[in-house]
Amino acid sequence: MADKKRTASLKLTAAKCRQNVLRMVRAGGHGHVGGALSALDIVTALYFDTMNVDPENPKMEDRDRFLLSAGHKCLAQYAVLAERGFFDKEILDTYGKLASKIPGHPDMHKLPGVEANTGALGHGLSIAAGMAMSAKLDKKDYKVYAITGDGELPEGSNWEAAAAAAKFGLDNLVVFVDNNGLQISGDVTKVMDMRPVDEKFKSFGWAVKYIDGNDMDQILYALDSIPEERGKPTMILCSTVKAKGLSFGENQAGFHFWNATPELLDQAEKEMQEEVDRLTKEVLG
Ligand SMILES: Cc1ncc(C[n+]2csc(CCOP(=O)(O)OP(=O)(O)O)c2C)c(N)n1
Ligand SMILES: [Mg+2]
Repeated sequence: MADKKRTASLKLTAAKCRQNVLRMVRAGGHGHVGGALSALDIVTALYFDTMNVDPENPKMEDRDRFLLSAGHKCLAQYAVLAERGFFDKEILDTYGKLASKIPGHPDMHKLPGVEANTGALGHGLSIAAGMAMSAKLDKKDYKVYAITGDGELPEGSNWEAAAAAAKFGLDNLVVFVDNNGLQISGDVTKVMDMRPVDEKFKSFGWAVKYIDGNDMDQILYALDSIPEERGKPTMILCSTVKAKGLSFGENQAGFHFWNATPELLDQAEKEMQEEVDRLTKEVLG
């Protein structure tokens, strides 16, 4: 169990990042909020606790790498990068505008901190495995973290990467499967049933861990013991809630992409501010 202060402070940071997500949606009028909010706690823990990164020097040679394979979850990545100081928060207000540095899917040529352009599902794990292999070949210590969606797993390229990562013993590679049960058109098991996801990864030669991906204690517990097994890549199967923190949208496929109304934006803003105030007291108290 992570110590209380560490967890409380990360929970508060995640709550502030959720406010950043809302700020972007208000600017653009819409956004892929569902998957961003289910993955956001994990991205927060990575950037504020685990990864060796420097916002002043985003290309630092030995930095840990983060690949958001499910690129449509980019509001989470933008929210966290802004909170961590990779770019000016005013850029959040350009979401949805022409020539914005924070487009609908992440662009490494536009925004510092983005390692690869993602959005066409199924590529992030291959890129991450390539980077992890490069670290091994160069005898570097950095780790590579990736997030995939559960609805992304039917893409065959994931499994080529899974096989290669195990074959080359990439124990510096970690993939979080954001197992929120929903994809763009509904229940993931109805669109393409990939269960048992854990057994599939194990059969490819991966170590597997199970956590609640919206529980900061459990995220830290998983991250504190990487590699889970020496010589094997790690898959962390994360139970999450789609649109976590958006009270009226949680667990609803309709909030995969939200066309926001001013009334609901106001409601969410109020609720998220209350959550930040509550967590601030927890941190101070
Ligand atoms: C190759 C490819 N096919 C289809 C899409 C369209 N698409 C965007 S998001 C999405 C659903 C992804 O579901 P999941 O991985 O569960 O992510 P979540 O919605 O839970 O964030 C789909 C099919 C895409 N972006 N890329
Ligand atoms: Mg999903």
